[in-house]
Amino acid sequence: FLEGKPTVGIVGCPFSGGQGRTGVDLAPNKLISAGLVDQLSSLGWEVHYNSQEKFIDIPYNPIPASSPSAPETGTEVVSDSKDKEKKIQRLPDEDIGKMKKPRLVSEVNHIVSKEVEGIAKRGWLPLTLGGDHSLALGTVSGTKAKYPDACLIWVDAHADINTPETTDSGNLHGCPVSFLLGLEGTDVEPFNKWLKPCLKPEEIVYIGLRDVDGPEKEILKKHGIKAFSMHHVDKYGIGKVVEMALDHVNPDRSKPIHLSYDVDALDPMVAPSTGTPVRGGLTFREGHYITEALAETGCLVSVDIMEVNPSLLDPGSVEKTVAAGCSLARASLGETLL
Ligand code: EXY
Ligand code: MN
Ligand code: MN
Ligand code: MN
Repeated sequence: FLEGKPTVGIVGCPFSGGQGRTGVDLAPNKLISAGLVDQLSSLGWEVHYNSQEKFIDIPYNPIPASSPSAPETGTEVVSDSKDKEKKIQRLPDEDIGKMKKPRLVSEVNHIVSKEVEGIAKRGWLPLTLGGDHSLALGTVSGTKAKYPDACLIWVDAHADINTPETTDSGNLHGCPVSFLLGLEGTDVEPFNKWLKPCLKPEEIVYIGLRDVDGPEKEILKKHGIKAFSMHHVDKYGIGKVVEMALDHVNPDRSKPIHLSYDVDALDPMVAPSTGTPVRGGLTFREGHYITEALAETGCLVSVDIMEVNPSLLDPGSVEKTVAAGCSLARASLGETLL
């Protein structure tokens, strides 16, 4: 599906507004500092890297706060990458219903969506580095704008399919899938200003689930959404699970694939520095096998690596998690073992 010389457009998204912990916004820089650009170049890809500085102009809460004392509202002075100072008027971003930071999450994702769409439309592969998983609102809608028949493989401990009505936490990183599907309760401002439902229930499949809220289970059942939990990984083995997942969303291996990978799908021993770790996850090899097998299909057109949080736990844990993020990206882009 890609055109010309294999080219990847890395979209760095320093964003944490879809959940409550700071630090996940540091991941894109960490992954890049760990050498990701050179690593992907070595695999034969032309690499373009673009960190989303435009986020800084969004008039809601600072993301990330330019200083710990940055005001939530009022005037803030921030410097861009060229150390040019800008004055930004910060507006309050009150909860809407249970949703936290709805305007911020919406505006950021609108930018991400256009960015991913633009990269995909050049025939390149967008590789989005989160940031928290609410960013999938932008990445998946952007991919779908170029490839309307793309299917979605969601690798995660969580289903991220709460609606604004079912969410307990109000954290929008637990909700992106419901918006993409256009489930009841998601046609709400400010998202409906730009985000149209773009995914059908039969176009998504999950791998790695082990912490799914009650209402999310009902949604999965009601819409017949296919999900392979850790129970299925134990029962069938990861090879069979990936095959069954592909048979469901992409039976002829003819459709473009968007991979949205939340590193908390991996066991916390493998990827400890993440905001919502759940024990009993994928081993290092199971986690990488998924990306290798998807790369092998030749159908991958868009990849997200989400929820690395370099501010959590000790330096050793951070290093492990960042290294796992990089190796998942490499394996998705076709790094072969032999
Ligand atoms: N289901 C819980 C919620 O909605 O708050 C937890 C969601 C965690 C989401 C992480 C990123 O995958
Ligand atoms: Mn997630
Ligand atoms: Mn998760
Ligand atoms: Mn839960």
